[in-house]
Amino acid sequence: MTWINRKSMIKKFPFCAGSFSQALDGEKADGKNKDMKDLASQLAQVKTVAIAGHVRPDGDCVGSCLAVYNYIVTWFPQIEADVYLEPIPNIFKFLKHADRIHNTCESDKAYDLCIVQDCGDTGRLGEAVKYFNTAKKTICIDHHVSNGSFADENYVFPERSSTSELIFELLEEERITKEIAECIYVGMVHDTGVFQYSCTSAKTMNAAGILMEKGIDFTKIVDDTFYTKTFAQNKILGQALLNSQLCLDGMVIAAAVTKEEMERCQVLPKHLDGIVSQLRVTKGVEAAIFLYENEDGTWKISMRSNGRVNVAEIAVKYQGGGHVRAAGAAMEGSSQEVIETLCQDMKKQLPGAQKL
Ligand SMILES: [Mn+2]
Repeated sequence: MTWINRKSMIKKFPFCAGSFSQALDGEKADGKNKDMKDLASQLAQVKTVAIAGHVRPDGDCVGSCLAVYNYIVTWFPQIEADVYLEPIPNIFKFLKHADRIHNTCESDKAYDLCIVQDCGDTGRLGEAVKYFNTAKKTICIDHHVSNGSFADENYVFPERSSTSELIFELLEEERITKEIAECIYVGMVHDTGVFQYSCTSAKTMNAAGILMEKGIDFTKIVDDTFYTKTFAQNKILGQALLNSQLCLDGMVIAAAVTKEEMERCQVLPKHLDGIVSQLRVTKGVEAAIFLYENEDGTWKISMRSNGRVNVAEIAVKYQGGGHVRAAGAAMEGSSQEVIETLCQDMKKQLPGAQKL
Protein backbone atom coordinates (compact mmCIF):
# COMPACT_ATOMS: atom_id res chain seq x y z
CA MET A 1 0.00 0.00 0.00
CA THR A 2 1.25 3.45 -0.87
CA TRP A 3 -0.10 6.88 -0.44
CA ILE A 4 0.02 10.07 -2.35
CA ASN A 5 1.22 13.46 -1.34
CA ARG A 6 -1.61 15.87 -1.96
CA LYS A 7 -1.00 19.06 -0.08
CA SER A 8 -4.22 20.46 -1.46
CA MET A 9 -6.14 17.98 0.66
CA ILE A 10 -5.16 19.95 3.72
CA LYS A 11 -6.91 22.93 2.28
CA LYS A 12 -10.10 21.10 1.48
CA PHE A 13 -11.62 21.11 4.90
CA PRO A 14 -12.39 24.66 5.87
CA PHE A 15 -15.51 23.73 7.78
CA CYS A 16 -16.00 25.18 11.16
CA ALA A 17 -12.43 25.58 12.30
CA GLY A 18 -13.63 27.06 15.55
CA SER A 19 -15.39 23.94 16.71
CA PHE A 20 -12.15 22.07 17.11
CA SER A 21 -10.09 24.69 18.81
CA GLN A 22 -9.76 25.33 22.45
CA ALA A 23 -11.83 28.37 23.22
CA LEU A 24 -9.60 31.38 23.57
CA ASP A 25 -10.66 34.40 25.47
CA GLY A 26 -12.44 35.97 22.55
CA GLU A 27 -12.06 39.55 23.64
CA LYS A 28 -8.31 39.32 24.21
CA ALA A 29 -7.46 36.73 21.57
CA ASP A 30 -3.75 36.45 22.30
CA GLY A 31 -2.85 40.03 21.55
CA LYS A 32 -2.68 39.72 17.78
CA ASN A 33 -5.77 41.77 17.20
CA LYS A 34 -5.41 45.49 17.10
CA ASP A 35 -8.05 47.97 17.97
CA MET A 36 -10.41 47.39 15.09
CA LYS A 37 -13.86 47.98 16.50
CA ASP A 38 -15.93 48.45 13.39
CA LEU A 39 -15.62 48.49 9.65
CA ALA A 40 -17.03 51.98 9.14
CA SER A 41 -14.02 53.77 10.63
CA GLN A 42 -11.69 51.69 8.45
CA LEU A 43 -13.57 52.89 5.37
CA ALA A 44 -13.63 56.57 6.29
CA GLN A 45 -10.49 57.64 4.41
CA VAL A 46 -10.34 55.21 1.51
CA LYS A 47 -11.45 55.58 -2.10
CA THR A 48 -10.87 52.06 -3.41
CA VAL A 49 -11.36 48.67 -1.71
CA ALA A 50 -10.61 45.12 -2.85
CA ILE A 51 -12.34 42.23 -1.05
CA ALA A 52 -11.04 38.67 -1.34
CA GLY A 53 -11.52 35.28 0.31
CA HIS A 54 -10.10 31.78 0.08
CA VAL A 55 -9.84 29.60 -3.02
CA ARG A 56 -12.76 27.20 -3.65
CA PRO A 57 -15.07 29.61 -1.81
CA ASP A 58 -17.67 28.09 0.53
CA GLY A 59 -20.80 29.59 2.05
CA ASP A 60 -18.98 31.51 4.78
CA CYS A 61 -16.44 32.91 2.35
CA VAL A 62 -19.03 34.00 -0.22
CA GLY A 63 -21.47 35.24 2.42
CA SER A 64 -18.94 37.27 4.38
CA CYS A 65 -17.33 38.82 1.28
CA LEU A 66 -20.67 39.81 -0.24
CA ALA A 67 -21.88 41.16 3.11
CA VAL A 68 -18.93 43.56 3.20
CA TYR A 69 -19.33 44.44 -0.48
CA ASN A 70 -23.05 45.19 -0.08
CA TYR A 71 -22.34 47.20 3.06
CA ILE A 72 -19.83 49.35 1.17
CA VAL A 73 -21.96 49.95 -1.93
CA THR A 74 -25.00 50.76 0.22
CA TRP A 75 -23.47 53.03 2.86
CA PHE A 76 -20.23 54.22 1.25
CA PRO A 77 -21.30 54.75 -2.38
CA GLN A 78 -18.33 57.04 -2.98
CA ILE A 79 -15.97 54.07 -2.55
CA GLU A 80 -15.06 51.98 -5.56
CA ALA A 81 -15.19 48.36 -4.34
CA ASP A 82 -14.40 45.07 -6.09
CA VAL A 83 -14.82 41.47 -4.88
CA TYR A 84 -12.39 38.82 -6.13
CA LEU A 85 -13.35 35.16 -5.66
CA GLU A 86 -13.03 31.98 -7.66
CA PRO A 87 -16.32 30.87 -9.26
CA ILE A 88 -18.89 30.39 -6.52
CA PRO A 89 -21.35 27.49 -6.17
CA ASN A 90 -24.67 28.19 -7.96
CA ILE A 91 -26.63 27.92 -4.70
CA PHE A 92 -25.10 31.22 -3.52
CA LYS A 93 -25.84 33.18 -6.68
CA PHE A 94 -29.13 34.54 -5.30
CA LEU A 95 -27.17 36.75 -2.89
CA LYS A 96 -27.25 40.43 -3.81
CA HIS A 97 -24.52 41.41 -6.28
CA ALA A 98 -23.11 37.87 -6.55
CA ASP A 99 -23.07 38.62 -10.28
CA ARG A 100 -20.53 41.39 -9.72
CA ILE A 101 -17.85 39.08 -8.29
CA HIS A 102 -14.67 39.09 -10.37
CA ASN A 103 -13.53 35.50 -11.03
CA THR A 104 -10.25 36.64 -12.54
CA CYS A 105 -7.62 39.12 -11.41
CA GLU A 106 -6.73 40.77 -14.68
CA SER A 107 -6.72 44.34 -13.42
CA ASP A 108 -3.46 45.57 -11.96
CA LYS A 109 -5.17 48.15 -9.84
CA ALA A 110 -3.49 48.97 -6.52
CA TYR A 111 -6.20 49.55 -3.91
CA ASP A 112 -6.25 51.86 -0.91
CA LEU A 113 -7.53 48.97 1.20
CA CYS A 114 -7.63 45.21 0.74
CA ILE A 115 -9.92 43.21 3.06
CA VAL A 116 -9.29 39.45 3.13
CA GLN A 117 -11.86 37.23 4.78
CA ASP A 118 -12.21 33.62 5.94
CA CYS A 119 -8.64 32.97 4.92
CA GLY A 120 -5.94 31.67 7.29
CA ASP A 121 -2.91 32.64 5.17
CA THR A 122 -2.10 34.55 1.99
CA GLY A 123 -1.35 31.29 0.18
CA ARG A 124 -5.06 30.54 0.19
CA LEU A 125 -6.02 33.79 -1.54
CA GLY A 126 -5.17 32.39 -4.95
CA GLU A 127 -4.52 35.00 -7.64
CA ALA A 128 -6.12 37.76 -5.56
CA VAL A 129 -3.02 37.79 -3.37
CA LYS A 130 -1.65 40.45 -5.71
CA TYR A 131 -4.23 42.96 -4.49
CA PHE A 132 -3.28 42.12 -0.91
CA ASN A 133 0.39 42.66 -1.72
CA THR A 134 -0.08 45.98 -3.47
CA ALA A 135 -2.76 47.59 -1.28
CA LYS A 136 -1.80 50.57 0.87
CA LYS A 137 -3.49 48.98 3.85
CA THR A 138 -4.74 45.45 4.60
CA ILE A 139 -7.34 44.01 6.94
CA CYS A 140 -7.86 40.33 7.77
CA ILE A 141 -11.15 39.08 9.22
CA ASP A 142 -11.08 35.37 9.99
CA HIS A 143 -11.80 32.51 12.39
CA HIS A 144 -9.27 29.85 11.34
CA VAL A 145 -7.15 28.46 14.17
CA SER A 146 -4.08 28.59 11.96
CA ASN A 147 -4.44 32.28 11.16
CA GLY A 148 -1.17 34.10 11.88
CA SER A 149 -2.74 37.58 11.76
CA PHE A 150 -0.84 38.54 8.66
CA ALA A 151 -2.51 41.85 7.75
CA ASP A 152 -2.05 45.41 9.03
CA GLU A 153 -5.28 45.14 11.01
CA ASN A 154 -6.53 41.75 12.14
CA TYR A 155 -9.91 40.77 13.44
CA VAL A 156 -9.17 37.11 14.06
CA PHE A 157 -11.12 35.05 16.57
CA PRO A 158 -10.59 31.31 16.14
CA GLU A 159 -13.33 30.27 18.53
CA ARG A 160 -16.05 31.99 16.53
CA SER A 161 -18.49 30.07 14.37
CA SER A 162 -17.77 31.86 11.14
CA THR A 163 -16.21 34.87 9.50
CA SER A 164 -19.77 35.99 8.78
CA GLU A 165 -20.44 36.19 12.53
CA LEU A 166 -17.40 38.46 12.85
CA ILE A 167 -18.70 40.66 10.05
CA PHE A 168 -21.98 40.95 11.93
CA GLU A 169 -20.05 42.33 14.91
CA LEU A 170 -18.16 44.84 12.79
CA LEU A 171 -21.24 46.39 11.19
CA GLU A 172 -23.71 48.74 12.85
CA GLU A 173 -26.91 46.79 13.42
CA GLU A 174 -29.12 49.50 11.92
CA ARG A 175 -27.07 49.48 8.73
CA ILE A 176 -27.55 45.75 8.16
CA THR A 177 -30.08 45.68 5.33
CA LYS A 178 -32.11 42.61 4.43
CA GLU A 179 -29.64 41.84 1.62
CA ILE A 180 -26.63 42.11 3.94
CA ALA A 181 -28.46 39.97 6.51
CA GLU A 182 -28.98 37.25 3.89
CA CYS A 183 -25.26 37.15 3.15
CA ILE A 184 -24.29 36.90 6.82
CA TYR A 185 -26.96 34.29 7.55
CA VAL A 186 -25.79 32.06 4.69
CA GLY A 187 -22.25 32.16 6.04
CA MET A 188 -23.29 31.32 9.59
CA VAL A 189 -25.58 28.49 8.48
CA HIS A 190 -22.88 26.87 6.38
CA ASP A 191 -20.01 27.04 8.84
CA THR A 192 -22.14 25.78 11.73
CA GLY A 193 -23.94 22.98 9.85
CA VAL A 194 -27.19 24.89 10.48
CA PHE A 195 -26.26 25.92 14.05
CA GLN A 196 -25.28 22.39 14.98
CA TYR A 197 -21.48 22.22 15.38
CA SER A 198 -19.91 23.02 18.71
CA CYS A 199 -18.56 26.34 17.37
CA THR A 200 -22.15 27.62 17.57
CA SER A 201 -22.45 29.92 20.58
CA ALA A 202 -25.07 32.05 22.25
CA LYS A 203 -23.50 34.97 20.35
CA THR A 204 -24.11 33.13 17.09
CA MET A 205 -27.74 32.54 17.96
CA ASN A 206 -28.26 36.13 19.12
CA ALA A 207 -26.82 37.39 15.85
CA ALA A 208 -29.00 34.95 13.89
CA GLY A 209 -32.04 36.22 15.76
CA ILE A 210 -31.29 39.82 14.83
CA LEU A 211 -30.76 38.79 11.20
CA MET A 212 -34.12 36.98 11.18
CA GLU A 213 -35.79 40.22 12.21
CA LYS A 214 -34.41 41.88 9.09
CA GLY A 215 -37.04 40.02 7.11
CA ILE A 216 -34.90 37.33 5.51
CA ASP A 217 -36.53 34.09 4.35
CA PHE A 218 -34.44 31.95 6.70
CA THR A 219 -36.32 28.71 6.00
CA LYS A 220 -35.74 29.03 2.27
CA ILE A 221 -32.10 29.98 2.74
CA VAL A 222 -31.44 26.86 4.81
CA ASP A 223 -33.37 24.58 2.46
CA ASP A 224 -32.07 25.96 -0.82
CA THR A 225 -28.43 26.36 0.14
CA PHE A 226 -27.90 23.57 2.65
CA TYR A 227 -30.35 20.67 2.52
CA THR A 228 -31.57 20.54 -1.06
CA LYS A 229 -29.73 17.92 -3.12
CA THR A 230 -30.19 17.11 -6.78
CA PHE A 231 -31.76 13.78 -7.74
CA ALA A 232 -28.30 12.61 -8.89
CA GLN A 233 -26.78 13.57 -5.52
CA ASN A 234 -29.43 11.59 -3.68
CA LYS A 235 -28.81 8.58 -5.92
CA ILE A 236 -25.08 8.55 -5.18
CA LEU A 237 -25.75 9.05 -1.46
CA GLY A 238 -28.05 6.02 -1.63
CA GLN A 239 -25.36 4.04 -3.43
CA ALA A 240 -22.78 4.98 -0.80
CA LEU A 241 -25.11 3.93 2.01
CA LEU A 242 -25.82 0.61 0.26
CA ASN A 243 -22.07 0.05 -0.09
CA SER A 244 -21.34 0.92 3.54
CA GLN A 245 -19.99 -1.53 6.07
CA LEU A 246 -19.48 -1.52 9.82
CA CYS A 247 -15.96 -2.18 11.09
CA LEU A 248 -14.34 -2.49 14.54
CA ASP A 249 -17.43 -3.89 16.24
CA GLY A 250 -19.62 -1.19 14.78
CA MET A 251 -17.43 1.67 15.99
CA VAL A 252 -16.49 2.71 12.47
CA ILE A 253 -18.58 2.95 9.32
CA ALA A 254 -16.90 2.96 5.93
CA ALA A 255 -18.16 3.31 2.38
CA ALA A 256 -16.59 3.63 -1.05
CA VAL A 257 -18.02 4.65 -4.41
CA THR A 258 -16.28 3.78 -7.66
CA LYS A 259 -15.81 5.80 -10.83
CA GLU A 260 -18.39 3.58 -12.54
CA GLU A 261 -20.96 4.27 -9.83
CA MET A 262 -20.30 8.00 -10.08
CA GLU A 263 -20.71 7.85 -13.85
CA ARG A 264 -23.92 5.85 -13.56
CA CYS A 265 -25.37 8.49 -11.21
CA GLN A 266 -23.89 11.29 -13.35
CA VAL A 267 -22.10 13.02 -10.51
CA LEU A 268 -18.74 14.73 -10.10
CA PRO A 269 -16.58 14.78 -6.95
CA LYS A 270 -18.07 18.15 -5.95
CA HIS A 271 -21.49 16.48 -5.70
CA LEU A 272 -20.33 14.10 -2.97
CA ASP A 273 -20.27 16.68 -0.18
CA GLY A 274 -22.36 15.59 2.76
CA ILE A 275 -22.08 11.83 2.25
CA VAL A 276 -19.47 11.37 4.96
CA SER A 277 -21.57 13.50 7.33
CA GLN A 278 -24.54 11.21 6.75
CA LEU A 279 -22.34 8.20 7.54
CA ARG A 280 -21.09 9.87 10.72
CA VAL A 281 -24.56 10.16 12.25
CA THR A 282 -25.09 6.37 12.16
CA LYS A 283 -26.07 5.27 15.66
CA GLY A 284 -23.19 3.85 17.65
CA VAL A 285 -20.30 4.83 15.39
CA GLU A 286 -17.25 6.78 16.57
CA ALA A 287 -15.95 7.61 13.12
CA ALA A 288 -16.89 7.51 9.46
CA ILE A 289 -14.71 6.90 6.40
CA PHE A 290 -15.82 7.78 2.88
CA LEU A 291 -13.79 7.01 -0.23
CA TYR A 292 -14.38 7.91 -3.83
CA GLU A 293 -12.31 6.82 -6.78
CA ASN A 294 -10.32 9.45 -8.64
CA GLU A 295 -9.89 9.39 -12.42
CA ASP A 296 -6.49 7.72 -12.02
CA GLY A 297 -7.86 4.93 -9.82
CA THR A 298 -6.55 6.34 -6.54
CA TRP A 299 -8.94 7.12 -3.70
CA LYS A 300 -9.90 10.40 -2.14
CA ILE A 301 -10.54 9.80 1.56
CA SER A 302 -12.79 11.82 3.88
CA MET A 303 -13.01 11.03 7.57
CA ARG A 304 -15.27 12.35 10.30
CA SER A 305 -15.10 11.66 14.03
CA ASN A 306 -17.63 11.96 16.80
CA GLY A 307 -14.87 12.86 19.26
CA ARG A 308 -12.86 9.84 20.36
CA VAL A 309 -10.85 9.43 17.16
CA ASN A 310 -8.46 12.15 16.03
CA VAL A 311 -8.84 11.85 12.28
CA ALA A 312 -6.39 14.68 11.56
CA GLU A 313 -3.63 12.54 13.06
CA ILE A 314 -4.49 9.66 10.73
CA ALA A 315 -4.81 11.91 7.67
CA VAL A 316 -1.39 13.44 8.32
CA LYS A 317 0.14 9.94 8.28
CA TYR A 318 -0.94 9.74 4.63
CA GLN A 319 0.14 13.29 3.76
CA GLY A 320 -3.38 14.64 4.10
CA GLY A 321 -4.68 16.96 6.79
CA GLY A 322 -7.62 18.70 8.35
CA HIS A 323 -9.17 19.04 11.76
CA VAL A 324 -9.46 16.67 14.71
CA ARG A 325 -13.01 15.77 13.72
CA ALA A 326 -12.85 16.26 9.95
CA ALA A 327 -9.89 15.37 7.77
CA GLY A 328 -8.92 13.88 4.45
CA ALA A 329 -6.14 12.40 2.35
CA ALA A 330 -5.56 10.43 -0.84
CA MET A 331 -4.46 6.77 -0.98
CA GLU A 332 -3.80 3.95 -3.40
CA GLY A 333 -4.83 0.29 -3.38
CA SER A 334 -8.18 -1.47 -3.51
CA SER A 335 -10.99 0.24 -1.61
CA GLN A 336 -11.02 -2.66 0.85
CA GLU A 337 -7.27 -2.34 1.49
CA VAL A 338 -7.61 1.36 2.10
CA ILE A 339 -10.53 0.87 4.50
CA GLU A 340 -8.65 -1.85 6.40
CA THR A 341 -5.54 0.32 6.70
CA LEU A 342 -7.55 3.24 8.07
CA CYS A 343 -9.46 0.96 10.45
CA GLN A 344 -6.15 -0.36 11.80
CA ASP A 345 -5.15 3.24 12.52
CA MET A 346 -8.47 4.00 14.18
CA LYS A 347 -8.29 0.79 16.24
CA LYS A 348 -5.20 2.17 18.00
CA GLN A 349 -7.27 5.12 19.15
CA LEU A 350 -10.26 3.03 20.19
CA PRO A 351 -9.30 0.81 23.11
CA GLY A 352 -11.78 -2.03 23.33
CA ALA A 353 -12.43 -2.32 19.61
CA GLN A 354 -12.03 -5.93 18.58
CA LYS A 355 -12.26 -7.29 15.10
CA LEU A 356 -11.70 -5.39 11.90
MN1 LIG B 1 -15.35 30.08 7.58
